[in-house]
Amino acid sequence: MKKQLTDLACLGGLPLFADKLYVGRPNLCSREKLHAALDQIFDNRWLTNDGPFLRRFEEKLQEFLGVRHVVAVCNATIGLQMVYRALGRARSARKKALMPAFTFIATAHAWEWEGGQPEFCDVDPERHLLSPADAAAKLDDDAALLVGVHTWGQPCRIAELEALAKARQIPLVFDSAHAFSNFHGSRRIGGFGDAEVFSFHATKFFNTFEGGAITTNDDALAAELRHMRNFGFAGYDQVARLGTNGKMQEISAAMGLCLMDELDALLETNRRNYRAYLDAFRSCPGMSLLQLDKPDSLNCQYIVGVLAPDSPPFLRDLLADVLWAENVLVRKYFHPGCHRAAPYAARAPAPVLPITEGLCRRVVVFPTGTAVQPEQIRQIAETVRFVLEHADDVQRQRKKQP
Ligand code: T4K
Repeated sequence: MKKQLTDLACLGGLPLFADKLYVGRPNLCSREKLHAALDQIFDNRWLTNDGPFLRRFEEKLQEFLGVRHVVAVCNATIGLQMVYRALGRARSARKKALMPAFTFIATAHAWEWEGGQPEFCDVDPERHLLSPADAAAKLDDDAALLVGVHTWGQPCRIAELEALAKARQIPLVFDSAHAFSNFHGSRRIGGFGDAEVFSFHATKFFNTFEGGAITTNDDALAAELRHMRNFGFAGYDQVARLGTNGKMQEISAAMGLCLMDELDALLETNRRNYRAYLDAFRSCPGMSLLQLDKPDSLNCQYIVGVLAPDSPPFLRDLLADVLWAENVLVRKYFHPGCHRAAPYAARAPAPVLPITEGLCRRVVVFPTGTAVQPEQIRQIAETVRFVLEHADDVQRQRKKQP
C-alpha cells in the first residue's frame, strides 16, 4: 500500500509486485495434451498445408461459432488482407474503406497494403465502437467497404451497420480480433456481415501461438478465400487466381484444439477479474472503467480504464509510467489512433475525430488473465487512486529526478 510519495517505485520505493503483470499474457492449454498432439504431428509427418489438425480445428470452430465456413489463417492481418481483397479491391475500383481510427493499426494497414485508403471515422464515447452516424456521413461514391471493429470484444452496432451497408450496396466486414467466443444477442460473433476476421495471436483471449480465422456464411467467398490462402492454387498445378501464403500450421491448429478444452475455465477467470476490477475501481475519482454490457456473454479480455475528460494532458502517461515502475505493465491502446500513425498522419485534410482524440489520451488497459489475482487487482486500484490524488506532486517529484 502506497502511503507517501517516496513509497512509489518511480520515486525510490519498492515495486508493488516482485514479478511483472502483463496485459496479454498468453492463455495456455495442458502441456500433456499439446505434447501428445505434437507426437501425432510427427507421426503424421504433416506439418502444414491443410493437414488433419487444421481440418478438425476448422470443423470444431464452425460448430462452436455457428457459421458455415471457417478459414483458418496464419494471423488476422493476413486474414483481413485476404477479405479486403476478395470483397473490396478485387471487386471495385473504389478506394475507400470506412473504419474506426480507434483500433489496432492492423485494421487500417491491411486495407492500405491492398492498395486502398482508409477513411477514418469516430467512435462513441461509452463503448468506443464505430459510430454508424459518422460512417454514414463519410460514405460517398468512392467507398468500397464498411469495416466494423468489435473493440474490446463488444459487439458493434451490427444492425445499424448492416442497414447502412445494404442501403449503399457495399460489403460489410467485421474485424473480430478481440471477440472470440462472444455473443451478440443469442448468436456468437462470427456470422455477421459478409465476413468476420478473428485474431488468435498469443495475446488474445484464445490463441494458436500466431493465427486467426475468417468466418463467413457465403459459400463462394469461402471457396475463393481457401484458394487465396494457398497461393491461388485450386488443385495440383492449377493456379486459379492471385493468392498469398495465409496458411495456418498444424501445431497452431493443435494448440487451438487443445485450448478449446480450457475455454470455460479461462472465461470464468476473466469474468472474475472483470468483476474484481469493477469492485476495486467503484470509487476512484478521476477514472472509470469501461462497463461491459452483459459481461457474462463476453470474454472480458480487456480491462479498460478511462481517465476523466478534464484530466490534465500529462496524467495518462504519468500514470502509465508510475504503474510500469510498480511492475504493472499497463498499455495505452490505441494511442495515438490510426489516423495519427504513419503513413496516414501525413495526409491532408486530417480527419476530425473528437471522441477518438480524447480516448487516445485517456485510456489505460490493465493486466488480466490467469496470471492476475483479485487481491492484486485491489492493490492496483489503490495505487491508481493514490497516484490520481497526488498527481501534481508525483509529476513535480519525477521532474526533479535526473
Ligand atoms: N485487429 C485488431 C483490432 C487487433 O487488436 C489486432 C491485433 C489485429 C487486428 C491483428 O491481429 P494479428 O495479425 O496480430 O493476429 C498486441 C498484439 O501483438 C496484437 O496481436 C494485438 N492486436 C494488439 C492489441 O496487441 P502489441 O504491440 O501490444 O504486442 P506486444 O508484443 O507488446 O505484447 C503485448 C503484451 O503481451 C506485452 O506486454 C507482453 C505480453 N506477451 C506478449 C507475447 C507475444 C507475453 O506475455 N507473451 C507473449 O508471447 O500488440
